[in-house]
Amino acid sequence: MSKFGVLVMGPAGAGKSTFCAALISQLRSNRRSSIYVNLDPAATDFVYEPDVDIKDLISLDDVMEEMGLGPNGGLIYCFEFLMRNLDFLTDPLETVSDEYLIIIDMPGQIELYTHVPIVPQLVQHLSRGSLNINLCAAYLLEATFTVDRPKFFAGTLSAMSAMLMLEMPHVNILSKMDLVKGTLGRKDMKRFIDPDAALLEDDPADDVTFDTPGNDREAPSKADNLMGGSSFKRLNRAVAQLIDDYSMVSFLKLDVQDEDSVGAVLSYIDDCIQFHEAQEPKEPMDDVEMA
Ligand SMILES: Nc1nc2c(ncn2[C@@H]2O[C@H](COP(=O)(O)OP(=O)(O)OP(=O)(O)O)[C@@H](O)[C@H]2O)c(=O)[nH]1
Ligand SMILES: [Mg+2]
Repeated sequence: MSKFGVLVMGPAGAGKSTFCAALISQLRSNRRSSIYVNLDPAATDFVYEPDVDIKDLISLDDVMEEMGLGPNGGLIYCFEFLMRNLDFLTDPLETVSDEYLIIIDMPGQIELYTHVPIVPQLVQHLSRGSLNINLCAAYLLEATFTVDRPKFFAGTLSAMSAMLMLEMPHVNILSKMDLVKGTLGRKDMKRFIDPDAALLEDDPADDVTFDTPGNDREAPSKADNLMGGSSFKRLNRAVAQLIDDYSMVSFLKLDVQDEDSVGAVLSYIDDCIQFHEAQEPKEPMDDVEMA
């Protein structure tokens, strides 16, 4: 029996948990079922109670206290512990049928996606062996990053790094679109949706000059040049060029308040994992309970 799932990832505060809740609402209103798996050991408030919660396996607070670790080190420890106790995920997910969408809410610590190979190992476990879940990654980035173009390209690079590292079907999503409504025209927004390296050439932020008398704009060692000097610009251009050369990243727009927007993202995810192809054809009256 096939299983279907989505792994929701992205930097801290990108709107991952809010998106998971919006997905669950959308599925419910379409009479579809979901299993919500929380893998963020620091998460506390949920719109929908998780069906599987990493906090039932290990507590981040306990780890930080007993191991003397900070929040980021503690999180890596929690994931290493999870990898040694994968039955915690296998047991509840093994019996899930192909009608369900398994929604996995990940933590926002970026080092988890870029520095350590834990997430690729987790993906392998979920998508092979006894679970064999058709899994798609949803990588969220806040649309407000478009205001700061170097930051936008840094975020896009993190999305691309996750794509290369995980080698799985992947949708990238610009979340919190409501916050940038009216600030960018359609044409400009298109250049962020399919990231265009030339965005750095005509960055309005370049018109603002931070120059102070006697400042050498070339010297990377000067504090004033750190986020505005020519070395910083060259670095950003190289990052944008790399993204352009790979030509892998494009974004879907998401406004969680708008059901149609959530529905559109869900149908991309469904297509990626071929959810509908696996469903049994239903008779028109199948869903109607007979009195
Ligand atoms: N305006 C607006 N705010 C949003 C949206 N999505 C999330 N937020 C807010 O952004 C903040 C972070 O949202 P979360 O869903 O907790 O983000 P997260 O990615 O799960 O955060 P971490 O798990 O801490 O990494 C919360 O205050 C949300 O209310 C959105 O689409 N629009
Ligand atoms: Mg969260």
